[in-house]
Amino acid sequence: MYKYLVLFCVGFGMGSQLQAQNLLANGSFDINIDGWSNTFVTLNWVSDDGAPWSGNGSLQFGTDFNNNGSFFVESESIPVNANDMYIFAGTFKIPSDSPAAFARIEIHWFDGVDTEISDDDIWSVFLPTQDVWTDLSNQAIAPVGAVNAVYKLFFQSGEPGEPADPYGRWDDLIFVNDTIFKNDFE
Ligand SMILES: [Ca+2]
Ligand SMILES: [Ca+2]
Repeated sequence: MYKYLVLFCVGFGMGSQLQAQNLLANGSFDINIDGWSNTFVTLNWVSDDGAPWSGNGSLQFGTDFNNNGSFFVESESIPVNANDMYIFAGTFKIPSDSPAAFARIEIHWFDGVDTEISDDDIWSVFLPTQDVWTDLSNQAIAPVGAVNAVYKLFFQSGEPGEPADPYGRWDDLIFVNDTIFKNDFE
């Protein structure tokens, strides 16, 4: 796994001064997909799992048409501190019968009156290898005025006319305030 996740796991497992708490209440879908929503996609818990360090299951979602556009699910609002560094990461899989063309994570930052300030993201390669769990990770600084963040998971649908429905799966999502580096490595 990527270095941030390794550090996160070390901190989480040791319960030490590293204090890398996942700000997502349900990022590994051990039991259900509670906390994630979008009325414009079909989303389900499925018994297919990303990393072995968490419980079984992942979040699957998709649409019934291809327009070479993106579709997503989003988390509930997450309190954040302006100017703090955050690590965001996850693993995705596009099954071989899905024409989804890429995956990405977006973090949207909101101020105290729920107005969006900006967003940060991480994209997969175009047409990633199918049927394989693939990690994405990035980091971003919460902008001045940020009070909350919303974590969004995306897939891009296929070309118009493609007959198969686009869908994919996400698991082991992480959103942590980067106190690891502030406290122990800087
Ligand atoms: Ca899982
Ligand atoms: Ca797991």
